[in-house]
Amino acid sequence: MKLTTLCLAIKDGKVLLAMKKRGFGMGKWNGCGGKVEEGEEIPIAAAREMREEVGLFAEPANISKVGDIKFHFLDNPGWNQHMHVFLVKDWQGEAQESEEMKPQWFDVKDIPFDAMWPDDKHWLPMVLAGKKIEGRFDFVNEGAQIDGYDIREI
Ligand code: 8OG
Repeated sequence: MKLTTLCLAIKDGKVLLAMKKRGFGMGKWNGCGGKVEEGEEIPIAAAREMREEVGLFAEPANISKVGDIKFHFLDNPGWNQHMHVFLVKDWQGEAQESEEMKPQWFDVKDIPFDAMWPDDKHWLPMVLAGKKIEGRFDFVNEGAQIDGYDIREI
């Protein structure tokens, strides 16, 4: 199963999301992240994606794992993935647009769930409230619809 990362930078009650401009998830707001490369440590991959996609530099020590979610695409198992979710509370640099992502800060009480992956509303509020979570989602209709899920606090 493909390994991926998702980084959520948080400061002063706001979270950094970015509009995905191309590829998987295009047109959706999301944290920064992507595939873990062969032999790469997962927190290092998370920091690399944040740097490449929005230009924020975070030390691995300032990246904390808060979520572990498996996505199963029942009609397209090649898309299945295991996503590691990280909160980032300290970094250097200012968020800036790249070829892949257009970043924007959102109040944690005003997250644009209607323009995000459909699973996010089920777990992101828990993570933003300081909880650690794990679970799985089963998707049908090429990821547009959730067929079943299980998310628990750990
Ligand atoms: O390398 P690529 O851009 O294809 O990586 C996909 C990114 O999108 C990666 O950060 C993981 C993330 N992602 C999914 N599915 C979902 C999802 O359902 N919810 C959220 N929040 N992120 C997802 O691939």
